[in-house]
Amino acid sequence: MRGRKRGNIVVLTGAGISKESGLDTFRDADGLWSRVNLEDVATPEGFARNPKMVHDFYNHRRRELQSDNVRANAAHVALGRLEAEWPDNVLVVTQNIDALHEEGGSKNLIHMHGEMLKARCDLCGAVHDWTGDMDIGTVCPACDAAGGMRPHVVWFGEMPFEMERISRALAQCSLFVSIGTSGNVYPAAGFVQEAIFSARAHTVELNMEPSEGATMFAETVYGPATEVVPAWVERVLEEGF
Ligand code: BJW
Repeated sequence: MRGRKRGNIVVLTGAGISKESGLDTFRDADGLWSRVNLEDVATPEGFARNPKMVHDFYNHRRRELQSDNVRANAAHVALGRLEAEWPDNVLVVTQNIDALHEEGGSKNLIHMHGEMLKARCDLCGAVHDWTGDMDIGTVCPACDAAGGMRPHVVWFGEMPFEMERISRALAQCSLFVSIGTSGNVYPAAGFVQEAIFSARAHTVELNMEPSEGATMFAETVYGPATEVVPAWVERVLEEGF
């Protein structure tokens, strides 16, 4: 026995969990920010300056996400299993805009930085499922106006989604696990402290390498997500945490 076999779990994931599914991270040497300037493509100001460039960036990533070889990997599937088999609440809060947690079986899931397969109209606020390309002339299916459509994602300077629900879950969790995130971007990077101070939660980091906030975690395991996440889930289900 390792210990606790009950208690709510909050799992935070980042781009590293989808790396072995074929999607790029942001800040690794071969990551997206080594090829494009984040101020140009991931800020409202960049979108206002050059909407075509931003639409092209997301159109490319939306097509890539829907290609046959981008599939949920063993880490996504293990988190789906954890939610199905753990006796208490498991909430996955992902910073990722892909749909691989859904494919891996997670149901209690928050996309705090939005979803690639959704689009939003800035003119009427409607959110639509979206699988095709978008451009500045795209018409909103709800209000029929052109010029307001944008990817349903959270750029720098914008408020992430469902922050109140996330804070409530952090305040009520016994275990907080961070997977595949570099800990560079707030408010997600502050969740480990929130879980410690508001809930005295046990904290675990599973990542390829120590993140910015690695010293705050009680337990750390380093290696590829497809190896360390299934092994960790198996251990928690068997022995508790
Ligand atoms: C593997 C692996 C494998 C590799 N297996 N692991 C000064 C101080 C503090 C904060 C601020 C500040 N100035 C501005 C801010 C706020 C700002 C911020 O944090 N800036 C920092 C850069 C300083 N944040 C915001 O603006 C946010 N909004 C906000 O704060 O609103 C106000 C607010 C106030 C109070 C409460 C709440 C809110 C919005 C942030 C939006 C981020 N948007 C993006 C783009 C989303 C759409 C898209 O995908 O295009 O989100 S940026 C990008 O970074 C994306 C990611 O979700 C996010 C995090 O990246 P992630 O997932 O950590 O990826 P990487 O690449 O950084 O790391 C990957 C990790 O995986 C690495 O560690 C690898 O080692 C590892 N790895 N292969 C396991 N196989």
